[in-house]
Amino acid sequence: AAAGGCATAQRATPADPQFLNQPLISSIYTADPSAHVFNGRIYLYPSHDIEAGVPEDDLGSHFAMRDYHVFSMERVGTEVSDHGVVLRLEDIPWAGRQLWAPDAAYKDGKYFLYFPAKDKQDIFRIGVAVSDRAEGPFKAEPEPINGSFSIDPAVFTDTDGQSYMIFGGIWGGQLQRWATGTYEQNGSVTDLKQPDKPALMPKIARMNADMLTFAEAPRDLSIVDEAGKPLLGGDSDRRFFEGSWMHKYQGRYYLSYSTGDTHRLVYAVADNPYGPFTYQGVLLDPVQGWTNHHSIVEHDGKWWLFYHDTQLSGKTHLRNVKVTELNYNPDGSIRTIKPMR
Ligand code: FUB
Repeated sequence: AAAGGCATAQRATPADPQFLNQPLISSIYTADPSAHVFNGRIYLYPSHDIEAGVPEDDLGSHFAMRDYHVFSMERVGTEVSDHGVVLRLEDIPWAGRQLWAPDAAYKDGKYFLYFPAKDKQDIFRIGVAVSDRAEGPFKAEPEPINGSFSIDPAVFTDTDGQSYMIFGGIWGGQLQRWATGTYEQNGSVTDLKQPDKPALMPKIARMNADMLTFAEAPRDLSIVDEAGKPLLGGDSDRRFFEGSWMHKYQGRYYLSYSTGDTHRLVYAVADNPYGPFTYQGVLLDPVQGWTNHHSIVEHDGKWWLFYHDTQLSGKTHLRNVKVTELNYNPDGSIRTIKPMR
């Protein structure tokens, strides 16, 4: 089992057949890895799972995380450095509990850590913290991002330098409670409960140049089937649940996400960041544990999928980050990855 404290780990090389089945970090529990290449190095911004003693429920109350660490490596297969605690719950003025899946971005000499947390009214909002170094520490802004809600921010910066935040998650992520535009305190704890109607979609908002504020009201990122029809709420094998990530490959935009209660990572493709995105298929089959959450990054001439499972603990809320190579077919489709279970 993982022990507390800061450590580094020497890893096997990617040529080692065992490599892809090993946790990247075993000194603490980590999950929801957002990977970025800054200054030629891979930086990881994961959740830091802890045993908080909160009973498990469908709202994810047992995911009661209290801080973030940053990790980095020269390239996949080299030593992973733990840069220690970079932001604590008690240093975020507006936050009440549950520091969930973060992401990071860079602009004009500053690094930005984006994170969801429940505010003092127990409503998920998305906050931002700033540093002049990729490895932090980060200083939180006094308020959450105006107009933000729900969970799992992923900030995608296009090749023209424009950044967008994609976010949202149903069930414990509360997205269904915002269906009318304002938060419904006593709303559904799962989804819209309308299996024959379009599913809830992830949200997207263009970021202002300050990277601290939205330049527009969040819009739906429509995900459609091969006939152009929105995926339906009852289509649990394909519909959006949480954990969005956007990347660009050969000029096309790839939106990948978790299907939650069917435990897959799937993806959809569009020719612009606002979509509509056409569903393509499964990226990663279910892993050990309930959640499935990832990021995709290009480094050293290869594409990498960072994800997590529960190999170290066997407990769904105590996860460990892994990495594996991601491969495309000549037509741009992604080859489905089958994880160790
Ligand atoms: O880590 C807490 C939550 O679990 C994340 O925000 C979700 O994406 C799921 O992985």
